[in-house]
Amino acid sequence: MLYAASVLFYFSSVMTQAELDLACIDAIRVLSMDAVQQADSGHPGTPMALAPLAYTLFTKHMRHNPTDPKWANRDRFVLSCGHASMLLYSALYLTGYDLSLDDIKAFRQWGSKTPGHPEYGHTPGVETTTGPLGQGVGNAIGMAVAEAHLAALFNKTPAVIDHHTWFICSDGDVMEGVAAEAASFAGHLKLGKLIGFYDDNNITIEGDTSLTFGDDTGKRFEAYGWHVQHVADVNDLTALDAAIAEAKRVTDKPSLVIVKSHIGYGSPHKQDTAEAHGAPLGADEIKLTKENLKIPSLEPFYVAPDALVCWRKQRDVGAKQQGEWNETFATYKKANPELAAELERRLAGKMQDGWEALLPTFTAQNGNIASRAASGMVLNAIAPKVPELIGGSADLAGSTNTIIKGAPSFAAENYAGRNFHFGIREHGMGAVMNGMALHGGVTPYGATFLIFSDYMRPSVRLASLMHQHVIYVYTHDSIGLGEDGPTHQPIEQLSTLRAIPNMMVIRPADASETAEAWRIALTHRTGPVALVLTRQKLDFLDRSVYAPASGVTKGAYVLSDSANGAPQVVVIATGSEIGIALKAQKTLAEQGVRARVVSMPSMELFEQQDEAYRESVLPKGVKRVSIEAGATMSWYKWVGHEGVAIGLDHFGASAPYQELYKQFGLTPDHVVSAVTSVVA
Ligand SMILES: Cc1ncc(C[n+]2csc(CCOP(=O)(O)OP(=O)(O)O)c2C)c(N)n1
Repeated sequence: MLYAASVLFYFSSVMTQAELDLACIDAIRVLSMDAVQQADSGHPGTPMALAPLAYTLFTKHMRHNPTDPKWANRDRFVLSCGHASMLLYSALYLTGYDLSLDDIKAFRQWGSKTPGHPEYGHTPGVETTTGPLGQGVGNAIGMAVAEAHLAALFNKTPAVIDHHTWFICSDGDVMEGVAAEAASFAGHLKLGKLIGFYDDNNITIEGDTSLTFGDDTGKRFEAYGWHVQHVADVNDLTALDAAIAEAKRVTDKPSLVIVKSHIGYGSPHKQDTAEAHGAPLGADEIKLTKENLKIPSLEPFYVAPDALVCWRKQRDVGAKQQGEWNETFATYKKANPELAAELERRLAGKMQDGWEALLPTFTAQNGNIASRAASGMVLNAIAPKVPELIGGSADLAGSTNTIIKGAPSFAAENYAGRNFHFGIREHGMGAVMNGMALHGGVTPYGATFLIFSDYMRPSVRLASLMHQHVIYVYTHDSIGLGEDGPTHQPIEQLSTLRAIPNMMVIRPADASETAEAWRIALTHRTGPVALVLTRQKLDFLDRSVYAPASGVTKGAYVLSDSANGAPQVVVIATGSEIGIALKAQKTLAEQGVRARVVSMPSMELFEQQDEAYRESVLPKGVKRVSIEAGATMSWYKWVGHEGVAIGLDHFGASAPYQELYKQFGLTPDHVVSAVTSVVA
């Protein structure tokens, strides 16, 4: 009886605003607990807790158009705590994105638009893939970086790039190092249009945060240079509104609003417990929760009709916002036709005509140069016609040759700058780069030593998963870096990067291949590309003697074929080991052994070629020997069980590199003896 009486207000013909707000908020709670229950897996607690925040953001503060999730000037929203995906799916469904109630009901099922964690490109309105905690914070910062950069370059009166980036993060997010790296970067850059919310609910999987977490997160973010506010109760919509208004007003610092919430809000037995985090509440508890929240119907996935109408207003509001922007853009375009065309080009991801003509040609006059040096020359040559290419390094600009000479630095005082100083924050750099690429209008590159790709690997994996166009410049690519020793000498990194699906690794053998590698990196749009480059000088390869470097586009090509007849053996190498393979070929020829040398800068590209081409490079029945200064793991696929993979399956050492190559058997003699053994 009590229950029936208490729900009366939902049915009264006119709801007060407070009642309507509550019905809208409860819609998220119901959808979240029911979707998780139906899937028998998922995370109901945080969506239930943060329902008021999502409601406030998606219907009152964010400028977004559910009917066009790709509107260029939309606000960006990142749910960094991706496990709370039902919060985002509910808000997207309720505001009227192309997501149906049936999609919500198919949460976590095969082929549904509502996977366990938000996946970019899969669900309309999802701006990035989240789930690995902390990454989303970095992504949001990258989006704010891209916005600030494009605004600085293109805005006139009127401004055309002018939007906020919002994110929600959880305890796990703020504990992760990647978020700290990125937040420190954002604070230093004073990214004033970035507004984040930290769900301070004191609960993680193992229980109360007091088990492990005593930071004063607010003070920490203040120390990073953020503007920090506190909201004592996420259900206090007035306080939330006020904090958001203040966060918008503060434009010289990123904002963090620390919001207290109760995980599993409304659940009589599970609220404020870790049990509400990652498991269905259970049918009985859901019933009790709905009664406790005074939901007027126990019907699963119930949304009060008035609440749905209220949420769906965002379709009109958003369409109007975009319509107004379209007019603004038309005015802008009239006054600034060239700028507008350039902005349109960049947002469409097209490249300027004629940029490829700037790719340098290397000749004997260039002498023997390291591929990192060649890369720097290529970057600087093409930079004028690829203005969207912006980036830098994690404090290794000089060593990685990634400075665009004469271009200003990207800094709080100059967001138009193109040279980025990511600081010694590789992981943050990776996450920020993903956000930049996801925003659009820029092509980010980021550099460090190949060994430290390990420090950013989770972001590299996500770039691959999200098919993002980001370019990694990884130098000091082997024991060839010499004296710094085994801590700095990559061994397994090439193989482990190659193991990431949709990752493209290119390890060029000389300056000409390096130019080709950059051409590919700029035009390959469906995933990240890692350019793997040497510290040490490489022999100049005379392309009038050897095959043209354009073979890089096929991943592998016959660089130097056997003279006097079909090859008896194929020696495959990459990067700095091509020189060794060519020397071995010469010795073998003197011994009457016909060896072909194949340069294989990219296994991934070679795999994409048709059978006939692959056969033309690596003929069946001809034995193979490979040589690469790294783990042999990725090579057996190419040399087979009858071949030999020469590499390093142990750590390096500190010594001049020529000595290391000798000590570790990366020598022409070793290739010759391996060939002799397989041919015999
Ligand atoms: C990098 C990473 N490590 C571990 C996990 C597994 N995991 C998912 S949620 C979570 C912590 C949950 O606590 P919190 O972040 O406070 O989220 P809440 O319980 O408030 O929803 C963990 C460890 C993850 N998703 N990402």
